[in-house]
Amino acid sequence: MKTRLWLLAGATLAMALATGCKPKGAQSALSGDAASKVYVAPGQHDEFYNIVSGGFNGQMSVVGLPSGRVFKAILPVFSVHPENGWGFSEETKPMLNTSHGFVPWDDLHHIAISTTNAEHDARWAFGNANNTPRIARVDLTTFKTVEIIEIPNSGGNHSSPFITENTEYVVAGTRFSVPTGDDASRDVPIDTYKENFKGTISFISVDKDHGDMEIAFQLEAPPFNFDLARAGKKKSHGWFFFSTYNTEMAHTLLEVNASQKDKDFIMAVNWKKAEEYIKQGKGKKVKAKYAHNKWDEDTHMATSVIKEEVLSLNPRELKDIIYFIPCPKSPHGTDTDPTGEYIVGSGKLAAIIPVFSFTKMLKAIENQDFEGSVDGMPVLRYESVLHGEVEKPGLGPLHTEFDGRGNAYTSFFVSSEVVKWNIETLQVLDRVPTFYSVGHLMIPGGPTGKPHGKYLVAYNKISKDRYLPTGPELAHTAQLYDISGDKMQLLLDFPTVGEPHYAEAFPASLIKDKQVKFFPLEKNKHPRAAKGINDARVERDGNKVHIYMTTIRSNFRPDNIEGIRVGDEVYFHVTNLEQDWDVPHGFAVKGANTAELLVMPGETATLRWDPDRVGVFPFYCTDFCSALHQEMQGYIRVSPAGSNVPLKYSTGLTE
Ligand code: K7E
Ligand code: CUA
Repeated sequence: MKTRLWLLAGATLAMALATGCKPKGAQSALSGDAASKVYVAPGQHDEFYNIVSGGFNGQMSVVGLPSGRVFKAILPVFSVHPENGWGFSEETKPMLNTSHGFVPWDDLHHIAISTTNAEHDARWAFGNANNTPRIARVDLTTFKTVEIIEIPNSGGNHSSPFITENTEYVVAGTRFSVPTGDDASRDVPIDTYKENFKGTISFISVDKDHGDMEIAFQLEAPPFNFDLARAGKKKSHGWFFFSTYNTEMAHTLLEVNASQKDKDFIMAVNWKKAEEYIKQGKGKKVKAKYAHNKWDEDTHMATSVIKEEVLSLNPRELKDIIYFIPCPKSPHGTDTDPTGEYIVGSGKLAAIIPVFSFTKMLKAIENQDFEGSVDGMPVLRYESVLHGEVEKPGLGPLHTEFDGRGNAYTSFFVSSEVVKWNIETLQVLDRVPTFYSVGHLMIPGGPTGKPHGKYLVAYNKISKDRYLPTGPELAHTAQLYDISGDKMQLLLDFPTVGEPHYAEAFPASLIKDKQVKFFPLEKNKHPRAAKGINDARVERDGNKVHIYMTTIRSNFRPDNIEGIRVGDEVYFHVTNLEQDWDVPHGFAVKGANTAELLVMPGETATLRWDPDRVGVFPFYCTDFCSALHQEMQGYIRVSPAGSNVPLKYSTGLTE
């Protein structure tokens, strides 16, 4: 009987976990001035840029706050994007290269905006690839992905790309532990998980002037699942905190088997200590194959280099790098407050929210106040590190953000609400429903030492009845709350792109006057650029044909091309000669097994076309660039293989 009751209770909880509960008052009353608070008049600008992860679309999107207006639905990162040729043009293909070859998709969960002294400087936005582990860096003057580095010895890069307070490092913790090493060490039975599987945490250094990333070192870790992370800041600068689950080390039916223990851990990493060991030569180079891809703004091309080794540190032998803080129960988010003193754990199955104190943690370490060890690494005593617990906060806590006024805001997936509480007193101050099943929260500057505690956005997993329905798949949804007063106030619902997980927002003033408007032609170092109409030409090299083409309102040069044969590889190298903001030209040719090009002013981009039949094929500009845009077109003639039609090209009267 007892067992049956437990099973019933388990089933109810499982159902609630799977679907979330629908909160009451779904048509909650908005106060009269909500509309005016989000209204940005025509011609006016939003106060904040919000960079939003696209989840399973592998991209980012760019949204204005408070309006919720979308400026860039897709900022391509890990997935190909036919709209502008990302991953289709010859220049961008190397960006998506990995040790597995070309990978056209990924799953991007988290955004990290670069910081200096724990405040947003908004030079770069980092994103993680969850499936084929990678970290990307987006330049926020061009809103373009300029670097992607693959993370070896990782089975899923979820605990990423969180950063340290001066962007010294961006981290990558493996979600799935996997066997690593040579072929023989990786070809092992799955049920030898405990013996053969490993966790790794990678610290990727970021060049402080140019942003270039390198894998500085990897820490070997026990075969747990690493879920999320946050750096210490200010007083806790030098430390990093990672949430772990499946400390049961199960390899099957984790839903049950990884929920056995009362507490998992937050893993505290002293990365300054790790740096000392490296200086002392205690790191060990290990074989690891990974791709490192960079975009060059002068050549307008990417290069991909395969690297072969990483520096590995073993914290079982190198003492004082890793300490474990017990945390109930399958924690998801771990978040550090703006002062760096408090570390908030969010156990998905826990009835309380534990808040840990950094000062108490240091003291516990000093006093060797341990309750056990994992692989020789100390487990600190829960009570000794605990600042306190928030009682009865809600069901299914996931993530916490901060307003800079001493308050924390935690999302509750199961009870579908945001709960505001005081970090010092641990008193719950307010709660509001979300529609529905909220994941991450976002306060502009929330993860930094300087939050702008005016708005909060809840990124919800389920929208159900909030919008006009669109068949079986519904838009995910965001909700904007005013948090400037004592009580949170819902202002706006807006549908999102892809499935947002985390997002970060920062004041628009940080970057809006630094935007690149066009690329100067004189700096264009693309080896196949045509920098003026007199450079336009066609050259044959065996079966490869290179077309050096220019665009300017409103023509292509050349626009008539003959002497191409079936079996040729034709490369259209299109240079946009415009030197003005907001004048891209597009290029598309019939039958291309790829996408269009969208060429920015001053840029050169290349589309490969393999003509498979005889005929005359049109090409045209896809971007409505001028009154005579519809005249911006041309023809290319394809003759049979072996034909001796001479190579010829022209543009109206100008040849
Ligand atoms: Cu909570 Cu992948 Cu950060 Cu989604 S994760 S919600
Ligand atoms: Cu160029 Cu339309």
